[in-house]
Amino acid sequence: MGTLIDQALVAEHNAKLKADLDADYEALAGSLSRRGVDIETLTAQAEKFAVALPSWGAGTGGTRFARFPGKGEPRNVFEKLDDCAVIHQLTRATPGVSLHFPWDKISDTAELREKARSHGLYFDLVNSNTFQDQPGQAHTYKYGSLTAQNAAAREQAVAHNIECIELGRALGSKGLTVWIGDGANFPGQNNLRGSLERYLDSMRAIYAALPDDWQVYIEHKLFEPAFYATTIADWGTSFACAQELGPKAKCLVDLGHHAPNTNIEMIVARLAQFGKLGGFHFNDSKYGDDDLDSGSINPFQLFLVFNELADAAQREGASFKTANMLDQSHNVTDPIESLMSSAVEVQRAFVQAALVDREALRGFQESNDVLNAAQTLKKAFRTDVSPILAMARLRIGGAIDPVAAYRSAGYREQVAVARPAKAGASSSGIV
Ligand code: RM4
Ligand code: MN
Ligand code: MN
Repeated sequence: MGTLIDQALVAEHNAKLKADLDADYEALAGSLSRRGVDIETLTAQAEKFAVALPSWGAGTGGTRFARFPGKGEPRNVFEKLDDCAVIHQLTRATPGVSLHFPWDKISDTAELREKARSHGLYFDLVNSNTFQDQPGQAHTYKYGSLTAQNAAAREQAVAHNIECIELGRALGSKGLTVWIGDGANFPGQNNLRGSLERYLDSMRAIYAALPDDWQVYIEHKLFEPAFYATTIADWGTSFACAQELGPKAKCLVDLGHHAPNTNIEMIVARLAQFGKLGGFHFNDSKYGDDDLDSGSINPFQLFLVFNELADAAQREGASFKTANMLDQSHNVTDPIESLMSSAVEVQRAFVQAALVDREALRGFQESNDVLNAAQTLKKAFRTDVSPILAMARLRIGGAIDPVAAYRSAGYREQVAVARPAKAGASSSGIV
């Protein structure tokens, strides 16, 4: 196993659904045209949309209480790439894969790069991991990594990040995302200012190792594993550090890394305004860093984030770009199905935001017509753009209904045979 789904099966699936899709597409084209919107422009935009896959999302996730492994989980990075390739084959929206080291570390990067190329995939940002100790590691991260009091632990964490840059470079990646779990569980455990000073010192060494065409992305997170004071807890700290470090440092917004009810779209607007919005980890949450599927809890928030991105793109033109990835933990669903439907949800928010009548919105804002301003956003959000997404997929070789096509191809059953469960730990999922 380890190959894509037979394209003939995808074609067969599409043939069954094509007539209905044509009818739905035509009906939507008609109603959009009455609103002065050309459906073809939106479909062309949807075809170009991409969101990268987290390699660690291909395995079943879990919580600190338990993990319930699924069948046929990928046992190594090559098998993760196979699953990612299937997701991209059916959605045509996920050509990039974001790797996590050392979980995905291998000695032969050339072989891995070739495997990705043969699947039509490329490597997006790479992620370092200094929130766990690895077997045989000289210095523990129990009391911190880039901010540790122990200089040797700090140096080890810096060296790991530099190694990630080297691995990423060999794989064709163009950036490193740094998320650390560092912080304190008790008041007094750390000197709050001292921790951030050490963080900046460590990050300066990592920054200095960046190739010219690379960027480093600082990912903030409110809490967990540090439950009293996390060193990089919020976008303000992230922004200040990115400013300190220089132009190659940007901020990365993981949607789940905020307190409930935080106005994330405003954070997006602020970072974009000051040139520090680097990218996203998309997921959804109800309480904290739940890592639920994108758009499953609060699709309106996702739309509002994309609305800010559309606004920034309009202001700044072609130079405005963010690195977009999913970062989710699939504890009770088939990870391939969750990643496919999540990629589609993110793409949906992107298309809905493209539908916003920005001129009308500006007019309502200027005349203080609050109700109509709000309705302008709602009108775009309420539009069911599913036929656009399905048509975009069909035109570029994907499946009209990715999850249905995946199920009928029996991919999971086949990999369940080819990948018997391994005893012991798995690097799959987020635990
Ligand atoms: C963290 C954070 C990072 C991800 C790890 C696995 O909560 O979201 O982006 O690399 O989880
Ligand atoms: Mn993340
Ligand atoms: Mn997270």
